[in-house]
Amino acid sequence: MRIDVVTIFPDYFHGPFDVSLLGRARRSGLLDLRVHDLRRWATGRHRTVDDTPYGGGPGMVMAPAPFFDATEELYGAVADRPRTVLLTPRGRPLRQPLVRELATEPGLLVLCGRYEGIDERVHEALATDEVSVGDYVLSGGEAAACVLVEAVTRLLPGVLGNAESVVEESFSGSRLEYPHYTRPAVYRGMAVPEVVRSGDHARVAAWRRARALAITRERRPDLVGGEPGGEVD
Ligand code: JA8
Repeated sequence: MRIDVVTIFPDYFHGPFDVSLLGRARRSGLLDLRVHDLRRWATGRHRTVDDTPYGGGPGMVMAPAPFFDATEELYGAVADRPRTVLLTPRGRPLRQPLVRELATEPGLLVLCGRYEGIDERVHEALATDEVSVGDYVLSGGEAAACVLVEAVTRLLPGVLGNAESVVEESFSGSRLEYPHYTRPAVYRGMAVPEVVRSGDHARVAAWRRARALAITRERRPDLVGGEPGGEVD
C-alpha cells in the first residue's frame, strides 16, 4: 500500500514512521510511505501556507492552494486520486471498521492541518474522508496521522507475524482484553490469580472471558449493548 502524508512538519514523523512496525513494513516494501512538506507547494518569498481568516477572528487559516497543488502534483486528476483523508475533530470517529476499510485501499493521501483550521474548500473538494481520532483537541493533524497510519498498516497482509495476528483476532470482538500476567507468580506481594496458573485451559478460557466482559461492562458499557457511541468492531 502507498500512503502519502502532507504536512508542514515532515520531521515530526521521524521516529514514528522509522521504527518498530512501521519501519519494518516500509523496509520490507509492504508499505510505501512518503512524507511531503506542504511548503514545497507554497509560493512567495516566505513560503507561507496560512493567511488571516475572512470574517475576522483569532488565529490563522491554512490556505487552499498548497493542498490543491500538492494533491494535483502527487496524483493528478480527481479520478486518479486515492482516498484522501483529512484529520479533523469534526470527522468520522476512527474505529476498527473504518481502519479495516482504509486498509483495503491501494493508496491513501493524508492531509494534516495546523493553526485554527484549513480553508473549507479543502474539506469540500479534496477530502473524501474527514476522520477524527478522538474528542480532544490537538495542535495539528500529525499525531492523528500517526495513529491512522499505524492502525492501517498493521492490517496489511504480511505486516504482522503469526503470533501478533492472534492479538488482532482477540481485539476484533467488541470487548476489551482480559488481564495478562507473566512471571514471577508473586511480585511485591501481588499474586497472579490461581486460575491462570492452574494449567486448566478450559478454566483459564472461562476466567478470561468473564474478566473481559466485566471490565468491558465497567469501563465501556457502550461496547456491550449499553449506551450508543460505537463499537471496537
Ligand atoms: C486536531 Br489544528 C488540528 C488538526 C487536526 C486535529 S485532529 C484533533 N483531534 N485535533 C487539531
